[in-house]
Amino acid sequence: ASPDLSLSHPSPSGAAFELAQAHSSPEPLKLYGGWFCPFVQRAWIVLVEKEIPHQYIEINPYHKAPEFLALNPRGLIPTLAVPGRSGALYESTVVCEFLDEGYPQGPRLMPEDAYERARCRLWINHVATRIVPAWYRVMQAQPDGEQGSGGGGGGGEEERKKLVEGIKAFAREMMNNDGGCDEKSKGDHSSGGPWFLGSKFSLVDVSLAPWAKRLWLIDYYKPGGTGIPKKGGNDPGRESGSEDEIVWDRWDQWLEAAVKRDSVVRTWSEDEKYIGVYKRYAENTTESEVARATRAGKGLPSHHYYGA
Ligand code: GSH
Repeated sequence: ASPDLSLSHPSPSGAAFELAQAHSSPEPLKLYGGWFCPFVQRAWIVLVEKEIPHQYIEINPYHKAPEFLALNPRGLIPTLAVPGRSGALYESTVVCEFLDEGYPQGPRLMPEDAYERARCRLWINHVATRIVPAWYRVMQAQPDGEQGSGGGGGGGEEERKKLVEGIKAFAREMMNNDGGCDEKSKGDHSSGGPWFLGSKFSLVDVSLAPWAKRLWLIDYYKPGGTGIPKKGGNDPGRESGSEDEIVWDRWDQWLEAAVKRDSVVRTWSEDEKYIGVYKRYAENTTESEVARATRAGKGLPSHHYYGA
């Protein structure tokens, strides 16, 4: 039997417990989720950002109960039951866009300008195909390099390099956004804030925040850490006065804002509970779909909207 069948903790704790409790009464819009799941956290963040009335239903996706499979044949969370519609929605990026468009009364999390919106989708794709798979590869890398996801030199060095590259490209893009956005789209967002679009929090930030919030788990479990050069250290990737230093400062600015964002904090359980959940990833023994795909060198299950 899969070791994932028994989750160390069956329900949310800490702030996420409060949130789940506050949304436990029946509502036509239902989010089927799991407290530990970063894909669920994306959808959960959007519900909180937009204050959308909903019911939160905690399930164990590894059980694949027939009622759950009837809602989502892929058997993955998040799964969203939509009022008045017979088929549920799934795939976190699809669910997030639906919630943003379907509930326009809350703050909009995508730009009004079609070009800017398309560009946001490109960067959501970057997160989904470059950063998230690399996060799992680093987490599952083993000292002897047995993971089999790219033939790297063992210990996760290759994987770490990919994660750092993905994050650095993201940070560079934010700097472009800060400085020179098109004359035409200037009204859409303004620079001067920590977010991908400057002052405007968007689905690009949502797409990455759950893994950003889990970066410390890589430091916790992996002796080589994330590979992201730390401020004030003597890291060659971040000499003071270098261009790299400016890029990493921009990343730090985003990361600090993301992990403290109210919607991110309110959808987060107690830190130590995640240590328990990710132990099996760190040891590369979990049988989740994501983990198996990572082990097979495929990165992630290929259901990503905007995926490669
Ligand atoms: N591509 C999906 C999305 O973006 O929503 C991935 C969702 C996903 O993998 N969710 C995990 C799950 O349901 C929990 S974090 N796993 C069940 C399984 O692996 O069998």
